[in-house]
Amino acid sequence: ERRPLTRALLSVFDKTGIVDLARTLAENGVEIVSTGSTGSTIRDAGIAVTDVETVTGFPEMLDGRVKTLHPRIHGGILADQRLAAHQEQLKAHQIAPFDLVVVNLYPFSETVAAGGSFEEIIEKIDVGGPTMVRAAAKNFASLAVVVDPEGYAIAAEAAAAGGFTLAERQQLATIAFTRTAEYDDAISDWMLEQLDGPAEAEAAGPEDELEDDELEDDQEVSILDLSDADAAELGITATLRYGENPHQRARLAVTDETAPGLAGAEQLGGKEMSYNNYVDADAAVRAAHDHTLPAVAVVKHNNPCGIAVAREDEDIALAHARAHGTDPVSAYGGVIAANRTVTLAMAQQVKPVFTEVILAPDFEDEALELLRTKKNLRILRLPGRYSRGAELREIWGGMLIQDPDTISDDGDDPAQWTLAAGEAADEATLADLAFAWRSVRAVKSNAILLADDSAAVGIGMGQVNRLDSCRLAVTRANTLGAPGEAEEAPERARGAVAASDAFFPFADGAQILLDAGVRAIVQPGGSIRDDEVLEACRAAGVTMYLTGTRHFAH
Ligand code: 93A
Repeated sequence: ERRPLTRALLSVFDKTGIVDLARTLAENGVEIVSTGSTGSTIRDAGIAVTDVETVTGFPEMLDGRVKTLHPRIHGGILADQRLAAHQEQLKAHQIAPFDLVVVNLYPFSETVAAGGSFEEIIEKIDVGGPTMVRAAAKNFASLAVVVDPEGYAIAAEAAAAGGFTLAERQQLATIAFTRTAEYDDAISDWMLEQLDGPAEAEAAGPEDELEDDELEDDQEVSILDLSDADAAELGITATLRYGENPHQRARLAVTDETAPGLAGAEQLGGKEMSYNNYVDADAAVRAAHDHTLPAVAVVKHNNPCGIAVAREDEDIALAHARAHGTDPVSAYGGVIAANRTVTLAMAQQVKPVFTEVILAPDFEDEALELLRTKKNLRILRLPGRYSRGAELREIWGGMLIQDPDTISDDGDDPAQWTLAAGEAADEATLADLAFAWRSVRAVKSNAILLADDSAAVGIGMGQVNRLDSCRLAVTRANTLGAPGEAEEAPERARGAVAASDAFFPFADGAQILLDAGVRAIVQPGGSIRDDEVLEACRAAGVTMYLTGTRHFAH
């Protein structure tokens, strides 16, 4: 059945057809309440109108921003007329209910399309209109809502027929919600395009309108521009203080919710993790997890400056002592990762060394207690083995995607290596070669790693030719301590083993290692000058194994 139609609220930006509708409503005994210019348009046509201002007892304010936002209006729209309690409250506050709301909204999209100024467009964001529309649509059990001139015909028919049916009201409400949803969608689209706009607009001031081309300047929206809430939907879990440098913004996203990994690691102490901390921590954990024996890696600037293992029955502290010993100068301010529970003995060794981050699958209680006394030391617990999905690297206009490099190829198994020069290595030498091979993978190319007794003793990383990496590895092995202070020349290269992440293109690099006195070398092989390299080894009486597998890391 139809609900009687006795009182209507009309507030329309587009006045087309509103006078005809008002006339039909008035002829059918409907009281008309209207906002400013809608009211005067109707009144000018000789139809009786009550002003919203009269109903609210309040003038329109703030250049019309506040017109209908008032309990005397919204009480009349939102009261559920089926409920006695609502009717009593309306009576108590002398509010008359509405049976029809007719609204069309400020022309937001039209103003954008017409090239309106920033300030003009902002003012065309209708607030009161959608509020009335949504309120009336929600309360379709009690009243009808019409949002465009097409709906006026239905309203006129309903007035003549004695009111709207429930089905009509529900259908009109559905149209109304679609309208407000589209309206807000248009606003949010435009706002996203303006992310760099409002600041300019503010600087220019409302009078000083922006040039069209400034507004149209099509700035790409970056994930860094999104609000924390919007970013969260894309997996962003933290906004970092800054990126690699203080002028770079940065965020952290969790990409694998099933296995938190480093991005979701539990922090047990210390300051907030920085962007560079995360980069180095990832390199450190990965390097430590490349080993199955108890291992510790010390990383600086995404490269290991120390790495070592202990026997299965030895304390992880031993691996840490050796890893620290690789290059104690560089270990200052490093990131330490262990692949076993950190013991009190290891914590005691770490304590006096300035360290940015320490990561391990777990910490003994006393170890944690001791490490926590260093307020700035970030302590992260990461149970589980290091694992990664596809590796992504962005390039100009695109993205490179590859499988992560792992120690899993046949060439990573010493049993599969080819003895290409010298005598077969004894067990200890082979163990050192295997350790060096597993460790050099974590070093940026060109990478040369010298090792002795399960610890790196000299690492040459990131050079643009292999010759310099060999020189650097030897220099590091044969230098301990900072210049000036107790500088030592320990000659650690002599008797060490060497691993190269890729083949030697010439014999010269290998010759540097041979001259420094290494006892064995492992490398992929595959250079057209392999013969020259092997010949140099034979001449020096040094063992060389070929793996057939390469581990570039750029
Ligand atoms: O500025 S508003 O967001 N604030 C309000 O309180 C309000 N009430 C109605 N916009 C408001 N309106 C809108 O004004 C309506 O949606 C309609 O588009 C327009 C009608 O105003 P007038 O009758 O003065 O032309």
